[in-house]
Amino acid sequence: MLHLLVILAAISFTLTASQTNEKSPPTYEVVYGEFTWFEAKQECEKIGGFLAEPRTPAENVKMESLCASETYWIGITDLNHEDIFTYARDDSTIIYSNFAVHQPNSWDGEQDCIQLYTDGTWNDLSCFEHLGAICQFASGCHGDPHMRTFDGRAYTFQGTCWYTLFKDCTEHSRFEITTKFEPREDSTPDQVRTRIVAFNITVGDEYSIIDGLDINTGRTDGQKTEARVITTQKKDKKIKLNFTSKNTTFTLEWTLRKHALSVTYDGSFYHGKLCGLMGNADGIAVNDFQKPDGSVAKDADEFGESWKVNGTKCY
Ligand SMILES: [Ca+2]
Ligand SMILES: [Ca+2]
Ligand SMILES: [Ca+2]
Repeated sequence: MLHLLVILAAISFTLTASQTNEKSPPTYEVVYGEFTWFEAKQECEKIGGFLAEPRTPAENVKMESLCASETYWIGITDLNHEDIFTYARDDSTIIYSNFAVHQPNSWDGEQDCIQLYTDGTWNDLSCFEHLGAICQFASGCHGDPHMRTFDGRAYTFQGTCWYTLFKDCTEHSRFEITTKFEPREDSTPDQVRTRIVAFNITVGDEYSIIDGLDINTGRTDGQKTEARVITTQKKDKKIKLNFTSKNTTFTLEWTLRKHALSVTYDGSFYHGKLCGLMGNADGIAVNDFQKPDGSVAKDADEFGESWKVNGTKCY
């Protein structure tokens, strides 16, 4: 009997451990071509992404599955400090590596950029060789606007109002994030292109409104107490916000210059329990166009319009 209890305890511990490790998964796309590493980096940025940065064995396997017969650049380099490999975006030291046997071999300091082999292992190579690129995308909204759901479904939607980006879709909803889209200056009546200019986070009775780079925080009941649930950091014209609900921490990163709002989560409670323009976060991309009534929209326009926030002033 004791033996059985120990086994049951072990099983439940394993389940808990795997459930609490649930992060929003990155999505990858191959850009075919003959690029130097520097050009490959630009190619990814042009489409709202960045050169891939695999940080776990699982992410490396997911990336490897895209390169059946060719090799590609990824976003890791030792250009800035020989033999210390860092992520290209922020120059932080890598936390995971998968070098092939006898690599990195540096070749007298001539090999500074990482090539992904077809078997998923890495090689340092001269940055001026010509390869394709594996780009990575954050879930959220970028530019005019490239939308990507938590489950990696990409679409464009030219809204011109406030929309629900994502919210707690459980019975006792605790949070909602809404975003304001406005037409770009170069929009014409025939071709409207819009982008995010502001967003609003409400968690319980606390809110933060971010308009451009202005942050306005308070309580929906009017009390002027310091905000506690939503944390905000502002640095180099970027704003990063965090809040935690149940076992899950959501992180929003806002880069005004690119009108980019990326969202990630870490935690399992909201698996399949979110809704809005970023889908339901159940790991399946094809079911992401659910409207507020639970039915599935036929296209991105119908889906997007269904998440317009009622009663807001629009253009
Ligand atoms: Ca090197
Ligand atoms: Ca090498
Ligand atoms: Ca889904």
